[in-house]
Amino acid sequence: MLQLFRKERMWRPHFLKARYDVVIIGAGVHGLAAAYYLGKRGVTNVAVLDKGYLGSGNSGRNTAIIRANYRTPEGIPFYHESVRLYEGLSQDLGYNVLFSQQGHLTLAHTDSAVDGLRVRAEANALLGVDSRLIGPDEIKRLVPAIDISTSAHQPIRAALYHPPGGIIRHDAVVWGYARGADRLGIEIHPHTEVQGIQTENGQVTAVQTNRGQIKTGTVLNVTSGWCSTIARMVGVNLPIVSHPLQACVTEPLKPFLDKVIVSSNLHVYVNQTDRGELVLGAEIDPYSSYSSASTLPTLEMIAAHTLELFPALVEVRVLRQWAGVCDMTPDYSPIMGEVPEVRGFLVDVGWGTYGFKAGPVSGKTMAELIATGRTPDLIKPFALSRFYEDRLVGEKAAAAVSH
Ligand code: PYC
Repeated sequence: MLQLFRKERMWRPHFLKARYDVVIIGAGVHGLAAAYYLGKRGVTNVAVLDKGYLGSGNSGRNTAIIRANYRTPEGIPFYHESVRLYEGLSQDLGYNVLFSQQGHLTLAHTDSAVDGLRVRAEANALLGVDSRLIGPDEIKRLVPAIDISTSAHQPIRAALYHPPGGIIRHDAVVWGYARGADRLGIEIHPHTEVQGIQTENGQVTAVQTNRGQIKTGTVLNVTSGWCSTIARMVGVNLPIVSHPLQACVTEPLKPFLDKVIVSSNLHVYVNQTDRGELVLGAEIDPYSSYSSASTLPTLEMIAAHTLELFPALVEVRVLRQWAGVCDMTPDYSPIMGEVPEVRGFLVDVGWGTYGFKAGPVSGKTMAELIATGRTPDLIKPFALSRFYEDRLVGEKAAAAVSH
């Protein structure tokens, strides 16, 4: 018989318990993935807290691009593993996350940008990531609507073509991980704001929330936008500056674009969703702020640069605009792992503009660290200590949208 209403809840509400083994702050893709992989390891007395609703931070505000074509020997294997996990995620969660590996092109319009892409292509090839440099004719073959004419304001010189890259349904990823964590016995508590973290003799002991105190020896800070505020609750200063990042969607159009297009010189990226809307994004706002307001100058910038690539879109109307808050580190790589000054306080923060695509691998590796006490090799390079040990992981060259 046709079932009109879903009988099963995706995740269940709970009263807050007095004690959990692990408290995860942030119910976005990273926090829920960490919870899910902890549950798979048998660690289930876990609470995931969020001051808003699930995915209300950057997990619901990104442009859902997945790729592994990074620049550094530390970043490439890490994001490569994330793409691999995304490829099996629908199967693993029993929930369709609509991953479309349609291919990803990073365009270069200057000699130095072409050189940068060439280096990335070489590094990717050495580390087993499928990406290569292609010229304007092949770009036009893959993306017939793009303007490759030499009379364009900034003619397209080349692209880094990365076939496994693509887009995903970001809320499905959040909901799928939440559902998976719930089924493993983990509690998810939306609208539960962390107001303080208590420590005794350098060890985390409790978390204060707007719904009461929770005793715990392990806190994982997986917030985006406010990660430095949470870290300051235990006296830790993170080397992070937060900037808004804006994006918008247009009215639906007939399908004409089945590749993700990113321009590293124009700082714009374009993809078409399966509903036909174009998702367009900008580079980070030039000022630091926690604002998620959209602005007209950014919209004008996105529109102008999109039209340089696709002049035929001139009559297309924009439907909605939004912003997220990106936590930028000095080397454009995340900060992951334990914080030596405070036992039981772990971070998975500082994702800049790369967070969503790293959700599965960061959740899995952070869960391994919490469950075993050993830092997985994949995340060792991203320790907070790198900033005072002069071991930066310079990933800025892979950021087409934040210079
Ligand atoms: O790193 O692919 C990316 C990206 C696109 C938009 C924001 N970050």
